[in-house]
Amino acid sequence: MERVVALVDMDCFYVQVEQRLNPALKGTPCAVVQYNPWKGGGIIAVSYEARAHGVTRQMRGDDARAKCPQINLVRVPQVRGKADLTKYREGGAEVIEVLSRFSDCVERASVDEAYIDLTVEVETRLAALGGAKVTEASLPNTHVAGHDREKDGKTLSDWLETTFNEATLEMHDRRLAVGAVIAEEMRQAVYEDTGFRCSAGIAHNKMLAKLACGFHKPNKQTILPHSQVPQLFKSLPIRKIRNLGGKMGTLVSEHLRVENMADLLVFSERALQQLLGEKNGSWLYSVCRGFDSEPVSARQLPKSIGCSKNFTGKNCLNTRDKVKFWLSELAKEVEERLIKDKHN
Ligand code: TTP
Repeated sequence: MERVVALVDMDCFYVQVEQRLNPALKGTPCAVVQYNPWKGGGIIAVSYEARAHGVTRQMRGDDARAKCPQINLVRVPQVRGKADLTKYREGGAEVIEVLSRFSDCVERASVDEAYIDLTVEVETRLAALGGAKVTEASLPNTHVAGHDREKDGKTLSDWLETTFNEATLEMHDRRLAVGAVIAEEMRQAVYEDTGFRCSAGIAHNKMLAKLACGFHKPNKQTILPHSQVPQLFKSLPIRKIRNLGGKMGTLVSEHLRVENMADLLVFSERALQQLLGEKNGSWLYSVCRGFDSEPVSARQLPKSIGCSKNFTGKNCLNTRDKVKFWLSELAKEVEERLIKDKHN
């Protein structure tokens, strides 16, 4: 609970990339299709306006049009008979660049998602705050899990009040509040610099940050304090947790006859290890208690690949043939590295 981790996820990302290219699509029911002649191709991204009409991913283009006749369908471009995702990848890279201004530790998790370890920046800002409090004014698009006015009778403002009360000695929630202020700034910077809207989750680890991000979308962010985990996990299906959406989650649910995360609390670490092996068993034992030690690994694509060689003194390139030879050698090295990088 010493760390502060944010997960930023772009809203209906491929749609936003297309809307930026063609602003007439903004604010309209719109979807991106990977075209093939069968029923208008498969939908891979849906604007929130189209979702309101019941359009979902995986529908065929024709079915989407039947649900929402005014929908704008944009096709993914094709190059050499294959989907060309370059513009989406490049859009994602633009976002990573903006996020990297806020932390040295940014992990690009997918084309439109990144984890950011904000721990260092949070500590700096907490120190700068002195005794001052974080207020609602600096969290205009923020929710806190378990603090929904209608459902829980409590609000973000109540949470901030308790968190920054002088009698509150625990610093965990204060860290999250400051992390959320930084996340608001990051999301604003992403919007200003790229035109893209995104959502975020703020928590003490990657698993909780990812979970929280999905609670309020689009263009919103959610803090998930550790103290909310027990209540939340009582009714949270196991498949909703990162890494438990597939085979491992099904194995756990079926073998242990459990449905929700909190149902796992009765099992010993040994029992979970017997089912899943040592590593995954221990991981699940921690995760169902709201802990996840996986670090955010600063992993971003290099900005450029190049190679060079100094030709000093008697090694200077004094003939056309020498220049040609060395240019060719350096070019081969760059080629090899580019190919290797592509496969990494
Ligand atoms: P997601 O982040 O899963 O979804 P999204 O950004 O479209 O919508 P949301 O606001 O709910 O997060 O996926 C990111 C992009 O990846 C999406 O815009 C299109 C692409 N994608 C596919 O091409 N195929 C798929 O099966 C999925 C899940 C996504």
